[in-house]
Amino acid sequence: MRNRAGTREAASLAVLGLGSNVGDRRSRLQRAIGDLASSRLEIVRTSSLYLTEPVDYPDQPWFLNQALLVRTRLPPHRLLARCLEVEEALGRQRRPPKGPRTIDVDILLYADRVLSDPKLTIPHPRFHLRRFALATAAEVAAGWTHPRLGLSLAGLLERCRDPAQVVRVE
Ligand code: PH2
Ligand code: MG
Ligand code: MG
Repeated sequence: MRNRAGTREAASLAVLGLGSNVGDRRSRLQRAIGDLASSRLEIVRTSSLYLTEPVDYPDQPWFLNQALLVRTRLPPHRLLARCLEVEEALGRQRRPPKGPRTIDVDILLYADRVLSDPKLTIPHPRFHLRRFALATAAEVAAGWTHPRLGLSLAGLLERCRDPAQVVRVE
């Protein structure tokens, strides 16, 4: 595939985190995976589903969380735009922040990239602190080194102090 400059775009591996805690959570996750897949985004591996206690905003239903290892030719901001499109197609409302959502699609890791601007921070700034994110991501990419912290996802999960419950359901 060629970009606007006519040069071939390399594919990169990325880890996406999915979460849903409204309505039919399982089918929303499945639809999000189907909608994300395209000629420019291949789903390489999907984690199990995890039933997870809400963090940050406790007064809401438990989530189903899942992580995806993907291979994509979309650069980070284009990938973010795809994630937001998929959220919108599945009826995501953006209020209240950190509150209940039909679907949330986050970029957790993108190759060995470290970047931060007002729209996007990679790696995701909090995922290394959250058991639900680490448990799902480590299932699809245990040996991936967090480029800011220099530790593998498996190592980060081992060190994680987040007491919120995370139950593998499938
Ligand atoms: N997402 C949040 C806030 N809290 N808690 C769980 N268990 N799972 C989530 O996906 C989640 C959350 C904001 O994105
Ligand atoms: Mg999120
Ligand atoms: Mg999000």
